Amino acid sequence: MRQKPIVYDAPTPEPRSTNVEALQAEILENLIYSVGKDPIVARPHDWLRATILTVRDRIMDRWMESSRETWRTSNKRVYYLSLEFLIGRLMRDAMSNVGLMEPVAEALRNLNVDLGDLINLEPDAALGNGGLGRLAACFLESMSTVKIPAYGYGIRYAHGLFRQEMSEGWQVELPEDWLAHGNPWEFERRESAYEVGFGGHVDPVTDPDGAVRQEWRPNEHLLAVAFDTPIVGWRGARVNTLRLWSAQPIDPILLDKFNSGDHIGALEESARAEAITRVLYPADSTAAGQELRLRQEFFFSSASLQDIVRRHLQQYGELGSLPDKVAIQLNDTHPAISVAELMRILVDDNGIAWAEAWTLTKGTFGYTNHTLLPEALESWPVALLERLLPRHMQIIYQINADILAEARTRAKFTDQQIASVSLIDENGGRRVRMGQLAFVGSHSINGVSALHTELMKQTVFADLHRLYPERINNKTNGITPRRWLMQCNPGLTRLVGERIGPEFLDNIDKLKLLVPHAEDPGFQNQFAAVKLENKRRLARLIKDRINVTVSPDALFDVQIKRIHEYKRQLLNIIHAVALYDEIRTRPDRDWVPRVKIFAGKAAPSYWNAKLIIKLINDVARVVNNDPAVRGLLKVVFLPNYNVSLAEVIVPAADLSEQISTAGMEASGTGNMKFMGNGAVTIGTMDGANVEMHREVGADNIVIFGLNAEEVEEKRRSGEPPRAVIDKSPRLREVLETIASGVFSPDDPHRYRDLIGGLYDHDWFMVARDFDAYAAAQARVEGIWRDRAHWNAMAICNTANVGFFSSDRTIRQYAADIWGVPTA
Ligand code: B1N
Repeated sequence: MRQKPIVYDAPTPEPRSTNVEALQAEILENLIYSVGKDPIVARPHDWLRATILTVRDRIMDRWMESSRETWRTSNKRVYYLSLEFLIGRLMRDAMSNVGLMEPVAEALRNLNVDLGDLINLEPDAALGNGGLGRLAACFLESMSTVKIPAYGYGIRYAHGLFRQEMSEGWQVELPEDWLAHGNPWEFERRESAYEVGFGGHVDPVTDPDGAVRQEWRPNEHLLAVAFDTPIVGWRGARVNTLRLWSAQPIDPILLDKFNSGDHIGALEESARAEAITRVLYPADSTAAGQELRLRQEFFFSSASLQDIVRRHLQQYGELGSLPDKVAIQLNDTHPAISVAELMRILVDDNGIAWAEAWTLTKGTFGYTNHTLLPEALESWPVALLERLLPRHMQIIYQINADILAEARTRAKFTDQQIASVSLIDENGGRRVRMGQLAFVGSHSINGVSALHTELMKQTVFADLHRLYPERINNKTNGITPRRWLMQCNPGLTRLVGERIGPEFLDNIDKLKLLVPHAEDPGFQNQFAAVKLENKRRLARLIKDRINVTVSPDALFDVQIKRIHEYKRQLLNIIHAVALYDEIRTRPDRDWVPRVKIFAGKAAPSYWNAKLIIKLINDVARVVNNDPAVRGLLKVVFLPNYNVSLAEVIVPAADLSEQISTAGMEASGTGNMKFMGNGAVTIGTMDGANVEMHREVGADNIVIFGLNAEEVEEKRRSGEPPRAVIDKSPRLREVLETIASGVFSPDDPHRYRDLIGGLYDHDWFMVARDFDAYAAAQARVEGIWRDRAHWNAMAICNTANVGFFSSDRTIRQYAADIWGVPTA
């Protein structure tokens, strides 16, 4: 199997120069020779392409060197399998990480081109929905930064997350087209193409030595073609590869059909194949039950595993060392079918005995769980798996038989416990539970915050945890401080550097050196001045995009994230209505001017989420145009939330809304971005907020509401929330105002059911937490009035964000799960 040795000492070209003249010359050269444009007629997109190519060239040497080193040293490789990578833009990230911001800006200036304009022209790679996909992107950058030989594997969706437009306050979804101008970052690798099969049947085959093995003969085949993007770490520490798969037909055209006149039928196979990687499923934290989704999951799992196994065999010539040389992390259950696929490759294709193959499989995989929401836990009908992946279904049955036998004999499980650890859910149509499959096939199962990991142990995986008590561990999420502090907030980065020196750039924990400066009035003023500048920029953006005027002196109160009932944008907008009522009834009170800023997409089929967007916009229209409000309250909904918009909003926030129903947000990562940028958090004891509270101290965060246990208790008690509403005149009045159609005169009943639901069940505890939330908001106003106090709190948030760097998170994965060294 081993291929001919690779020559490592091939001569390489000199690394490209990074001085301004060289950059300028090369941008021009790329414009002419690669883009094919005369500078006189070049359009902004042409300059962008020429600039990206020039920057990219300065990463190539390190890319090749990184991969050579891994071959040379036989170091263990880490593979991060994720159906989502929410990258955003790459150019500024790459330039900043290799120190090219200044010289490229100057080179372009000499060419009469503004770097800022080009940066804003680059489309976002929005190959993800929200936190889970963005986490994968932060992890890639951190894995390069801490010098782990790592690969991201995913899907090259032709269309990322839909573009959101507003039509009379309603969300409208439009197709996203990030590849419209081509993608200068990616390299198509036709030589790394793998066949992926579906359907067909399984045959027992007798080998010459008499052994019988199973062979899957799919009746449908397509090609997975690799597209590689370099991901460079901080200071160019290392360059890793993001490898995204694109589905293509094996025969681009069925000539027989074409020749017989069936011109459309001739393209059928092509359309069927390409459908698999056409578009990202737009549901966040919900399982998409369709067959196409399962095809996506298997398609990228199979291609990735074939690639991983091929690379391993090429270097080591055998598979017994797989767990020593390969760690595969499953980003949620979306790639969980990989467990069965690796077993098939080991047992059927490579003749490894079942028991040994199982040991290798478990040693190789780790699984990260990102949610406990029942609607997000993936399971596939047995009948569908049997039809699409018949051999994998057999393998799953066999794994299940082994696990259940172990549970009975070793752990003496009851029938009820057996049912709970079984890979097959027998309640109402038999289904394969992907969480259980990922769990049993992995040596490590981690949650994404301390609270979430505890709840995992107590709820969905309680019995599996009893059976395998050493497997569940916590890895609290993090964010990359490069993108989410240094790049998006250069003003703050400069100020911090002036105050405590540049060490924090390489060791984010050094931000703690700011703590002694939190009370320094001079520093407070500088800190506030940076914030004000960022708020002015956001105010201009708001004016440009939705033509609403906001004052940068007001408190910017921000909630940006996917729209979901558990995230409780409804609670926030109800509070806005309460403020509105009060400003009108008590006009002469000393009101704190406030701008409530919302942004986020709703899953296209999630009615209540879309209705909440409409409510925010309805309230905004009334409040923003009511002269009685005198600009003391503004409500803003910014359309088409994405990574790039977040990079402008986050640095401008005063108050960060992290108000999910306790026990429901696995971690949250937006919370960490605001913290680093000096916003104060108002939040519940949920997800990573709990650890933020620990890190920043109780005095520097505003916590309110029921905790996870109390939520659980309320739900168990079955006590209707109506009594709570009756006891809170303020809440009652607000709910009646909304339900009566004050904000929807064109359709007075629009919000009747949405609001009515709060009286009867209120699963998300909006009514029960309202008074506590309003009181917490009043505390926020009290602090805001004492601006020195506020500024000190804000500084302490930045100072204590170090723990939430994804470098820390990745180092913990490396040490505890993957067994690889880090820098
Ligand atoms: O993953 C993030 C967490 O910070 C968030 O709290 C969590 O909600 C998010 C199915 C999901 N969990 N599950 C998903 C996304 C897409 C999909 O199709 C589920 N996203 C999360 C990072 O840990």
